[in-house]
Order: sequence, then C-alpha cells, then structure tokens
Amino acid sequence: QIGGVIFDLDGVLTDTAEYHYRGWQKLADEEGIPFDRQKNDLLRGLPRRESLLAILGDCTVTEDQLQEMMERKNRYYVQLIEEITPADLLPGVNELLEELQQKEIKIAIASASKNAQTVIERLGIGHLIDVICDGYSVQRSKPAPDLFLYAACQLDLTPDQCIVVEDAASGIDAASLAGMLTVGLGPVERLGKANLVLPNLENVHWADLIAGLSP
Ligand code: B16
Ligand code: MG
Repeated sequence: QIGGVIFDLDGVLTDTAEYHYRGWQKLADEEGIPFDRQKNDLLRGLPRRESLLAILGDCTVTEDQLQEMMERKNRYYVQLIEEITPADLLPGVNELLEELQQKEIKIAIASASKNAQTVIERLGIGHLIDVICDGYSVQRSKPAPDLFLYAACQLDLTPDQCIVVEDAASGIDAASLAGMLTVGLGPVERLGKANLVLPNLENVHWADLIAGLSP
C-alpha cells in the first residue's frame, strides 16, 4: 500500500537547472574554463562539489580555491532564485500535489540542493509538503540511497510504501537502491531504469502513477 510520494526538486517540480546553468556558466567564463549547456546537462542531480569537479576536469586547484569557487557560484545562484515565483512550478505539479494532499498521501521533497528550502518557499508550495530533506540532511549524496531512506523515515513510511519522482539517472539509482518504486521524468535514454518513465507531470494524476507502476 503506497502511502507517500517523494519528489526530487530541481528538474521535477521546477526548472532550477537553468539557474544552476547560468551560475556555473558565469563562473566558468570568469575562470576561462570551456563550458556550455551540453556539459551542464551532465551535471543533472550532482551536488555542488561534484558539479564543480566535473567542470574543472583536469584543472587542478587547491581546496581553498575549490571552496571559493563553490561559494561564488552559489552567490550567483542565490541571486537568480530570488526571482522564482509560483509561476515557475512546472506544468501539472500544483494539481498533483493538491490531489495527493486530498487523498492523504504524504509528500516529501528529497533534493541534493542546500537551497531547497528557499526554492520551495518561493514556489509557494510549503503548505503542501510534509517533509523537506535537502543537501544538509545526509552525508552521502545520490546515487547513495541515504536521502530517500531518510525521507521515508521522516514520513514514517517503509521504503516499499514510497514512490520516488526523479529527473536524474543518479536519483533513479538511489531510489532503486532504497527499495522504492521509481518514476523518471524525461527521455527514456536517461531514465530507462525507472519503473515508469513520463515526459513530465502535466495531466498526471494519482491513478496514472498507480496504474503505471503496478506489475
Ligand atoms: P546547491 P535536486 C540538485 O538538486 C541539482 O539538480 C544540482 O544541479 C545541484 O548542483 C544540486 O542540487 C546542489 O545544489 O548548489 O543549491 O546545493 O535535483 O537533487 O533537487
Ligand atoms: Mg533533479
């Protein structure tokens, strides 16, 4: 019996990927490191540190430089997300969250981002969310199952009572390792390992999720 849905944030409920991209691009330009949207797509779902290491590639930097660059990119990002409004919710999200709340299905957010709280506030969906798990909640990031297991625990549910909705391959891996049913949003090439793959949440209702996930 499914009792809860755990949503990733960036790329699932809203498209902060664009703001992450702009933050990284500004940093890369300042540092003279080649970077573009295509390279940014490989960063989907990666935590801040891993994203920077991937951008730097073979360039070696000191830990202090690494920290400074992460802080700088975050300053750009924090500035950009100040502009987020409820209009930035992706299509179908508000409707699905409201339906889940009406049906008394618990809702958690499990995001790798340390800015998840701010983004949720700005989206105006705080009242629909039971539990927010973010980049401060656990040590090991996705694809480790830790964040999703932590979220299930906070919802007072067992892993097999949870559905995870993710846009990143690493997130699907993490949720599968946690023993949860998975819904991947995006192209099959990226999310083929999910139990159910959908383009996005537009017109997706609780019944569609249950039907799509049943064996
Ligand atoms: P921050 P998610 C992830 O969030 C993003 O997809 C990823 O691009 C970002 O680098 C990461 O959060 C860390 O974010 O720098 O704000 O701590 O997809 O897990 O909701
Ligand atoms: Mg994501």
